[in-house]
Amino acid sequence: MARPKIALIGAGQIGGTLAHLAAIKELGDIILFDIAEGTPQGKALDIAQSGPSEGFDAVMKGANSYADIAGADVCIVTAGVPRKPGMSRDDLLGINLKVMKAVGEGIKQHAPNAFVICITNPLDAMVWALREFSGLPHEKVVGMAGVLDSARFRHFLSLEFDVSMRDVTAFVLGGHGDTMVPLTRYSTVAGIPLPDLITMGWTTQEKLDAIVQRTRDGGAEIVGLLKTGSAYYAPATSAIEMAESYLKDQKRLLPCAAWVDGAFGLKGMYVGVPTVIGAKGIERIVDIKLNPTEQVMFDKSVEAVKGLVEACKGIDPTLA
Ligand code: A3D
Repeated sequence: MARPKIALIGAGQIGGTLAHLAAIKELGDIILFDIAEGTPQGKALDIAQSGPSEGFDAVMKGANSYADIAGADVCIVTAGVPRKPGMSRDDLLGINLKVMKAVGEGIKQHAPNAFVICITNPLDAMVWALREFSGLPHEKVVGMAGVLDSARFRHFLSLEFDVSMRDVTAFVLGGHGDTMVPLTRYSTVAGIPLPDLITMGWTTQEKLDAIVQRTRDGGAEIVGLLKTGSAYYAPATSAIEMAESYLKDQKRLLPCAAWVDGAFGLKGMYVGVPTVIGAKGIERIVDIKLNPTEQVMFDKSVEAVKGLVEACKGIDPTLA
C-alpha cells in the first residue's frame, strides 16, 4: 500500500517542524510547499538527510507549484505571516485572508479529498475562510488551536502540581485568542477535577486563576521572548496529533476549531469545541453542558469569532 501523502502549505517555522515530526513519526510522504523559492526545497533536503540517523522512510519534496500537492491525503496550512511583539492575532487578518484565498483554491483544484488542518491566524476566521475558498466538506476542514491551548494549560498545571504532564488532562474551548475558555471543571489530574484539588489543598483559586490567565496569554508570552515570530514547536506537535488521529482512524477526542451547526446552540460557525477525529474527519462534536459562568465566557468568545468573520466578509465581498 502506498504511503499517505501529506502536503504542508507554508514551509516556515511551523511548516518545517511539521515536516520533521511527520517524517520521524513515519506518517507518510511529505510535500513542503511555499511561495518562497528554495525554502521548501532546502528544508526538504535537510530533513531527508536526518533520515539515516533517525531511521525513517519518507519521501521529502519541496515545491513552489500547487500541482505538487495533487492527491494529498492531509494538508496542513501555515502559509501567511505570524505575529510580532505588540501585534494581536487579529492584526493579521487582512494579509492572511488573501493567502487563504490562494491556498483554498489550490487545495480545491489539486487535493479536494484531503483532510485540511488550518493553523494560520487569526485561526477561527482563517479556517472559516479556507473552507469557503476550498469548498471542501465542513467535516474535512478544521482548525488547530484547542490542542495547543490545552497543552499549554496542562504544562502549567503540571508545574504547579509537580506531577507528570501525561497525568494532567485539560479542556480549553472557544476561539483561539484572548477570549479562549479554559474549563477548570473538566480539567483533571489523573481524573481528579481541578476544583477538588483546591479543596484538597493542592493549589488555591488565586493560583489557578493565574494559570488560566497565563494559558490565555501563552502565545503572547512566547512572541515576547522570541521577538521575531511566534511559537512553532508546540503548534506543530499539536497539528501532528490531529493529523495522526485522522490518518490512523484513532478517534481521538481533541478540542479543535470545528464547524458547529446545532451543538452548543450555535448555527453554523467555526469555533473551538471538543471533537472526535477519525477517518471521516470530524466525526462528532461533543456537546458538553456549560454552567452559567462558562456559558458567559463561551458566548463572549463566540461573539469575538463572529466579529472576525464579518471583518473577512467586509474585506472580500466574494465571502459575503
Ligand atoms: P513563518 O515562519 O513566517 O512561515 C509562514 C510561511 O508562509 C513563510 O515561509 C511564507 O513564505 C509562507 N507564505 C506566505 N504567503 C504564502 C502563500 N500565499 N502561499 C504559500 N506560502 C506562503 O510563520 P510560522 O510558521 O511561525 O506561523 C505560520 C502561521 O501560524 C502564522 O499565521 C501564525 O500566526 C500561525 N500560528 C498559529 C498558532 C495557533 O495556535 C493557531 C500558533 C502559532 C502560530
